[in-house]
Amino acid sequence: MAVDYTTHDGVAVVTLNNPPVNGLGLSTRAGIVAGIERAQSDPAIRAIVLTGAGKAFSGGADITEFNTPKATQEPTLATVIQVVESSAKPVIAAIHSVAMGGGLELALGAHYRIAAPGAQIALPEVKLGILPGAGGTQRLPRAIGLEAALNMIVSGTPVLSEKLTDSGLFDEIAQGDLAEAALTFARRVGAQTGPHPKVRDRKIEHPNAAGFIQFARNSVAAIAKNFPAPHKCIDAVEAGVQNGFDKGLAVERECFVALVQTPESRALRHAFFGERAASKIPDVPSDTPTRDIQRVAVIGAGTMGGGIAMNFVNAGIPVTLLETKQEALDRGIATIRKNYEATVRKGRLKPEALEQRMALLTPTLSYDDLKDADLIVEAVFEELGVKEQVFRRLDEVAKPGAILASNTSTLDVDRIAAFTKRPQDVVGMHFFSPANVMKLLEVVRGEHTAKDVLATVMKLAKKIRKTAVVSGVCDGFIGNRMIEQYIRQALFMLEEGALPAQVDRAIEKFGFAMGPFRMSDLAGNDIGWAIRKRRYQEQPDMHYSKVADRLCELGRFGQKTGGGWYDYKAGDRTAYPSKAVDEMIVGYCAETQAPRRKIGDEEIVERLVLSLVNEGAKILEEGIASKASDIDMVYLTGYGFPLYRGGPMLYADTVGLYNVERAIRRYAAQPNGDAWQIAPGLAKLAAEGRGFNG
Ligand code: 3H9
Repeated sequence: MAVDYTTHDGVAVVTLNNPPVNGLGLSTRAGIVAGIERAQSDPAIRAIVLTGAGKAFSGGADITEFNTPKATQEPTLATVIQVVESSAKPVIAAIHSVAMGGGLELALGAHYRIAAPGAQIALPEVKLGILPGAGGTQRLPRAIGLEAALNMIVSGTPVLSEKLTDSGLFDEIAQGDLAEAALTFARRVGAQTGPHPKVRDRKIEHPNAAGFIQFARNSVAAIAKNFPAPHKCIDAVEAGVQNGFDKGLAVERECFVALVQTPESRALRHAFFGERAASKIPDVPSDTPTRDIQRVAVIGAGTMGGGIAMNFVNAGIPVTLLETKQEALDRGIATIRKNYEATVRKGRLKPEALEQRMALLTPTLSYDDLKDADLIVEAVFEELGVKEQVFRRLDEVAKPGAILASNTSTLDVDRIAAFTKRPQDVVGMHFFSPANVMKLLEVVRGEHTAKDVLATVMKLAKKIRKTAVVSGVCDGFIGNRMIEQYIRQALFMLEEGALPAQVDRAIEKFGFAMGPFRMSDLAGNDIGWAIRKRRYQEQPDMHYSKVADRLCELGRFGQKTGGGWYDYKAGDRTAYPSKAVDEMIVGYCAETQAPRRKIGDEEIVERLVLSLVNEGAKILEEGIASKASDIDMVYLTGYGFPLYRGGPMLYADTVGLYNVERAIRRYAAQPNGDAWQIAPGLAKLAAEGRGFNG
């Protein structure tokens, strides 16, 4: 039963009981209506308290029901709220922990609201690409005023209940026990004769509503570029301001129905569930015991090691930072301090917090100081021999049960684990640069990695606010293995007729944060060169364009050398198209007799994105990723794939795998077509008319 009904001396208590967050799915909605009606028909009942069991009042509409018949089946949320609002007996919403989206809208339909302090109050629908669709755009401005409401609606940001004490939303902030306070309040208002107040009857007072609405539109312009929801939120609020509650409600309804079907909303919901799904590992049950992580050590105080250390320190976990030379150690610590000072200057960190964080750092040159660490993250030079030395040493000094993690981005975690006598304690923790900023953490599961090690690292990732995605062992793991195919296509297209700026422009227009050539210039072209040199040895059959090698032979490693695919000016990160490079490319084609043709932007985008999709499908088939949404989370959080497209695998589903397969087969028949060996799993899904996400 999704709703409980109890009575307490003249008061009925209707309790939402639909774990984990009392989502307002069909059975919960029906249960609320049944509860209110039961209370109406019981003459002994004078008032009704509506509340939530467990960890929320309500997290809102059940998102999993969207675009299914259940979403529109009666009683809809609008009907439920109408039943609550038109109840002759007063309804008091007793709110604790979370009242979000439809949950807040339900509470706004009640005659009175009491909240416990610390409850998160929000209309976060915009973050799912929709707008509050059960009266929120109409009732919240009437409850707390136009400006505060519009800010909450277009940002989706939660506000703590106590911050809303004088806002007009709550009749009382309960200082003691919420249930007791709600019952006392209910008995009092239950003794009064009605009618009881309705938020819908309040007026929206604002000296210059039209001006503020225009201001709100201007403020959301940047985020609304690729998302239709923010403007629709404003449209609905504006309609209510100009034409009254009922007309506003009609506009809200119309906008909700349209938005819930947009690809942008689908993408945002996919990311919402994808983030949560990523933390679940199929054969590691959620109740797997975890190891206690009180102290962390990081080996290497370079850019990566320093950034990694900051993550733990930010979460209040003490870190011992180890380097081999005093000078490197001092430099690493100074860089961390500089980073924090910059945050203080931006007003995002208090000066005393800076000192508290620095105090959590213990620099050392001695491995003996690592013996108390519960987790040791290695971030040293990316070479197996160097890793071997570190891991052999760690095996000697680390305490039993300590987790030994490598930040390798390319090396075989199983080989690294084999340098120790405790491969079950070894795992990959692949942070992305800058490690204190980037959300993504690839957790690399070795053949022998213990389940409790994985469970511990996933839990810790949440604590340090990373999106952790598990990858099996393979060259490049999920992200870099896919990006290699993408770069390969980008280079082939240079050989076939495109130029770097055209390729970058096309994919950036598609929504990528940065095209492949600007990205390579930032990361350093020498890194890709080193990987290709290794490939030429290990996989001589794999065919690469050599045009990037030419660039590197000219010493054009990117921003750090003042030139790469583009030219750069000192102190300026702008990428200026380079005449010399363009001539080099055209000359290379003439020399190798590669015919050049005009390549359209559509082809550029298709080849780049489908190269990710095809490799992603292979990664799924091999079990390197356990689900398609994991791959999408890697690309959304680590590689600048446009959020509004939901990641490469969801994008492929949107295009349709039948169309994806046809395009891949078409490219396979063109020059450089050997790079397009279609993933059998993709072809199978296409034949079955299915997608990666069902
Ligand atoms: C809406 O209300 C539309 C209306 O305006 C109009 C309708 C007509 N539905 O985040 P957690 C699941 S739109 C379904 O790890 P926390 C979540 O997937 C809705 N499922 O917990 C996860 O499942 P699992 C507007 C939901 O304590 C589990 O609950 N509301 C929903 O860190 C635990 O989630 C929102 O956008 C849902 N609404 O945080 C609120 N919410 O265990 C979205 C959660 O299988 N939710 N789940 O992985 C949140 O922001 C957080 O979940 C919340 C709890 C703060 C509530």
